[in-house]
Amino acid sequence: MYKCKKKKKKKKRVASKKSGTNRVTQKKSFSRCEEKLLLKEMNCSKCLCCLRSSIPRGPRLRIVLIGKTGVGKSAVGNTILCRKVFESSPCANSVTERCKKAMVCDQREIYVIDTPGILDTSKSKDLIKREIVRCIQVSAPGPHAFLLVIQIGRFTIEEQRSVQALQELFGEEASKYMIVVFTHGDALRGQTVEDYVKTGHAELRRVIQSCGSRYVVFDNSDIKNRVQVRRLIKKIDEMVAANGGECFTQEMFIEAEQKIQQQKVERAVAELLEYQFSFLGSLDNRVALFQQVLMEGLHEQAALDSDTYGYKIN
Ligand SMILES: Nc1nc2c(ncn2[C@@H]2O[C@H](COP(=O)(O)OP(=O)(O)O)[C@@H](O)[C@H]2O)c(=O)[nH]1
Ligand SMILES: [Mg+2]
Repeated sequence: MYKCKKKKKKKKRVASKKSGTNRVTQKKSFSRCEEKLLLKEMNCSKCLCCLRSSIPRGPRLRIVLIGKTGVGKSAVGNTILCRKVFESSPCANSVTERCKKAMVCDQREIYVIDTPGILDTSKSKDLIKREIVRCIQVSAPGPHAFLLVIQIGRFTIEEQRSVQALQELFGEEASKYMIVVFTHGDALRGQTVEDYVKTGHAELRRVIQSCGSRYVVFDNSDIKNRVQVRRLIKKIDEMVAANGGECFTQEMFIEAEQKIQQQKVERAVAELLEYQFSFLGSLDNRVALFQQVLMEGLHEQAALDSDTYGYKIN
């Protein structure tokens, strides 16, 4: 992959020389040391452009994006894919009504699964259940990473309970596969994400802690910035290694995988078929519990507000 890119980039370099820009001005995201190390790791002699576009080599990954509507899940998906596949828009209600899957164009097989805002307490139980079933099917036999997407400067009460709620849905083990992804990194305006976390809401630190203290920041306004993607994939690789090299799995994912494999059609088609899973009844209860945990946060906050301000929020 790197060789063929070199040719294209050589043309670009000639063009950039003509237009007065050069490689020195292009490389501001890397320290010299970091650059040398990465180039060595990639067995590439000089090509900085290869370096910028690279994703660490490794096995197949399935990544699931989870979060409230409007936090930037689809935008994160597009940044990872380096192309606009998922519809991302400032209009909160219009997009990602159905769980969708796409593959990164790279020598490494990486699938990104975008979900509707399953952390939205305003969504009906049936809709959430339908999308969770679809998410299980398209990420079977299990995701390597759940990315819990949170927007910088907008941390809600439902999000405070999100890890606990997701554990009700998928089991306690799920938190070992979670990474917090902050979006709107551009809004940090020079502040580091570490400082933002340190000086931010104590509940936010609790969420991060329950995700094994794993977090990264994305600036999706800069979709071509591969450094942030590289950092995320590295973090996922480290997490997968710590989890014994395996993806997350659980009986619902195992059953989905079995059903998909039994079909005599292409996998991509089989993943979207409707099945009568044996877990549908118990999933009903899990979704109810999931939504209850998210709602408890809201009720607690309302009680606190009524104590502090002497009024009640219904
Ligand atoms: N400036 C900026 N805008 C972002 C960023 N991430 C997402 N957005 C914007 O936030 C809005 C909602 O994003 P979207 O991906 O649709 O959110 P989703 O509902 O969680 O999928 C869109 O207008 C995005 O362009 C970011 O990192 N920086
Ligand atoms: Mg979306």
